[in-house]
Amino acid sequence: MALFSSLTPVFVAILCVIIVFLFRSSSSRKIRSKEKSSAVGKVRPWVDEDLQDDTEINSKDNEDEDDWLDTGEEELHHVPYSPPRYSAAEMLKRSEKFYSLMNLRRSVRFISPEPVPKEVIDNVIRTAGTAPSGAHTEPWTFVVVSDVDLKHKIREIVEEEEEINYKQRMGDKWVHDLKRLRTNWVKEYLDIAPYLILIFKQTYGVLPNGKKKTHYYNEISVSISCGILLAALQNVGLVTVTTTPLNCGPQLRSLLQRPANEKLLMLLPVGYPASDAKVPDLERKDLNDIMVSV
Ligand code: IYR
Repeated sequence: MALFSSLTPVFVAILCVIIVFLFRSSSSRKIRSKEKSSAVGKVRPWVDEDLQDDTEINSKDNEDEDDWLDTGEEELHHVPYSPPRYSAAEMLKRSEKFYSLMNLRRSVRFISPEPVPKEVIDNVIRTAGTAPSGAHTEPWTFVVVSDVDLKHKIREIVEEEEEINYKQRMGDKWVHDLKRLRTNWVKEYLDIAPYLILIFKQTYGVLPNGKKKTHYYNEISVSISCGILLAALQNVGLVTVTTTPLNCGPQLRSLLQRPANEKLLMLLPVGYPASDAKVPDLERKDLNDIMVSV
């Protein structure tokens, strides 16, 4: 008993050391994660909050390994591949022609209400769906909106947030840098364009059996498909402006009833250019300024 009571202060001291250690390591973890998220916020303020943390598969999603499907063991047949091959002269001609076409592409904010055949939209989205993707997961959803009321609701959401973006979130420098492009938060094209295409990246897949599937490099995969979509639109003479409405993602996702694994990456109003459309008289960098040959 005497021994026990003489040891009690030792136990208490050890207990205190353990408690202090546990407390300190948990609070430093919290500070580190806070620092990390605010650093992300500081470095890329133009990235929608909804997009900032989900290019990686976050630990919460990974918690239960059994929720995830391992597709690595599925057998996949490999087949011969022989696409058309052109002569050097033909290649040169085709490359010049394609460049001339793409060099006419401009971001157009004045879009005609004139109807566009839906089959054309179907085909440009088929084309976007030919993009390469991480482990061929095809992590994209293209929501095509033509309904007048829905387009108007989208406009209301976007304009409300964009007004706050321009007046508060973007800051003086950003607003100043955009001044010469004459952009602002009023976006008539969201009502007027016959189609709005909202492109969502699927941060993971959900299979019919409820298992989740890892969508590797989902953001870059969907970005590539957006580039191909822009080229496909240019190819048929339609115009758009690439918009990434800051902080509208969650509201637009719920308006369009998209699931939680989908995050809005881009919103494209699509149509013919308005007859009085104007674009800023911009120039493109020369080849020498964008290419380094070694
Ligand atoms: N998203 C806003 C602001 C904007 C930002 C950039 I960077 C642009 O190149 C153009 C606009 C808007 O669409 O008005």
